[in-house]
Amino acid sequence: MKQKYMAALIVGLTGIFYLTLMFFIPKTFSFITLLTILSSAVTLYAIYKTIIKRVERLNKKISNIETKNLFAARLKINGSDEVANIAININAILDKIQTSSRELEHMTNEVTQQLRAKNMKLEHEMTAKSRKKMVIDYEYLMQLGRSDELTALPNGIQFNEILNKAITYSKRRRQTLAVLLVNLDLFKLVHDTFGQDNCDLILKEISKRLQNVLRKEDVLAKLDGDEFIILLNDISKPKFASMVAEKILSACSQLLKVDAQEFTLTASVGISIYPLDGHSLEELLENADKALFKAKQSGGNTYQFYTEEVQVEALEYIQLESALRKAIQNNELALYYQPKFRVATGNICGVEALMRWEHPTLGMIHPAKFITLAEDSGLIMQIGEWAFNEVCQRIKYWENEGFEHLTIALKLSARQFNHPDTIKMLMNVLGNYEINPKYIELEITEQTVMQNVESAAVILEKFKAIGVQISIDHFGTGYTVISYLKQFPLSAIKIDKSYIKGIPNKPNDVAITSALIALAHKLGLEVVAEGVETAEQVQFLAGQGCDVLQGYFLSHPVSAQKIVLQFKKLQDEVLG
Ligand code: G
Ligand code: MN
Repeated sequence: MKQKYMAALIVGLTGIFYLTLMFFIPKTFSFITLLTILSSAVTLYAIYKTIIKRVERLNKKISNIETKNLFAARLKINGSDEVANIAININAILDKIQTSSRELEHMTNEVTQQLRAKNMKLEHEMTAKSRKKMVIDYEYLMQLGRSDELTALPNGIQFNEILNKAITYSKRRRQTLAVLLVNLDLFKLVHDTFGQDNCDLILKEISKRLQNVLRKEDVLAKLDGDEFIILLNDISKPKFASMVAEKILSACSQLLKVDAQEFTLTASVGISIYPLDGHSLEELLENADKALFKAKQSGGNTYQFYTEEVQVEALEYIQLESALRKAIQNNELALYYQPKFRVATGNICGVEALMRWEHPTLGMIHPAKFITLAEDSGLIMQIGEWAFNEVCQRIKYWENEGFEHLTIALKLSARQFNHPDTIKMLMNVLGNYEINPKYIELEITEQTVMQNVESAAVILEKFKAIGVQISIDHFGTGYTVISYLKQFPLSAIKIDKSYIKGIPNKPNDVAITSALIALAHKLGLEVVAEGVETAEQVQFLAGQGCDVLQGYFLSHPVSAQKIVLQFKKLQDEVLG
């Protein structure tokens, strides 16, 4: 290309030279000269054309780059002529465009993504909100037809649904339930005296009071007018419903205040029991209504069971409750002590304190007869405190008499175990006597502990922190969660006497007892066998490595006075 330019340039310059010569010396003009001039002109034209083409190609490349946005296709023009300079400048501009284009693209992507995320979040929030609103609206609509407007309690429709389900459930589980129909006495008179608005306030107040006497698992509903209905789920005996009925009557008859006027109301309660008084919702409601009618007939302010025998039992039960209330004040309760023997030494290692009630006319009453009553009525907290005081006092006394190192085991009932005040009570009483808490062993039944293992673990740790020992009573009768058993701060388990009874004749009892002993030992716990009544049982249990024995064969529970006399005698004789 360069040579072509050079040749054209020489030819061109020669042409120009002859042209000048011809201009100044006309003689020199000839045909050859003319040819030379012509060829020079052609050459100059060719050079001109070549430059134009290059510029055109350059333009085309630039427009290609622009249209396709292919920044990679760069101008490759070398040299230092003007065209090359233009190309360098263009390249520099393209560089800038490329960088800012990338930045722009990056930013656009980022903003798009942010917007998309925001959009999705908004969409999600909106659907969640509308869904929630729809649920609330639906529930509200459903609730509207199923609850009482005045008290917001379930109405009859909802109560019937619940009762039907409860009947099905109780049938499967063979449980007993009670339906209590509550009607206020002479409410028409109250209405005529105080008017509708005041009546509404009274009914609201009564509904609150009723709610307060019920457990969480019971159901209270409001029927038409001045009628309420209650479902008691899973009561162990029909007569136990009387305790709730008593509380209802007492709650209704508390002082009411309307327009600064004080007055009292009474109520009547009709009770029907599943399955005793009916297997269906209709039968139960009808019979509760019949019982209510009877209660009204006998003057109101009373409750009536549909079945007369339950009524009789319930009255006895309630009488027993008021007698038990007095028993604490009248010193009719006493602790008896049954010794426990260590197999390895043959010595008494401690006693179990067992509660007895010496009723002035009924004679000795076994705890099985009054502990449920005490739990139902709440008296158990008072009785429990009394018993713990007795135990601490006894330990102190025996220490002074030279019988130190004897532990006393005391049962805690389920309600006591779960009551938040119990731990305070134990600490208070222990503070009053200067005794080592390790001589006190609290017995909690397996059933109580396993009802709610998480909360039981917390409570047991609190007991442990006081320094008392803990054992599991009636072991083997409930559903033990072995993993928890390992975590509980226990010192012993007591194998239930129902298993010991079968030793040595019932293979199942024999197998279970030896397995329980092995399990407890694996967990590092001491084993106590309860209800040991025969020499064969002693032999078998000793052979299996059982640590401690308790039962009639060794000693019956005896009074505090007698046990001191027996300590020495028993230590010498029993187990030889
Ligand atoms: O299982 P619990 O700890 O609740 O048992 C205590 C009751 O068992 C006490 O009332 C006591 O009188 C009774 N008892 C104690 N030893 C024996 C025994 O050897 N056989 C039977 N059947 N009962 C016993
Ligand atoms: Mn026991």
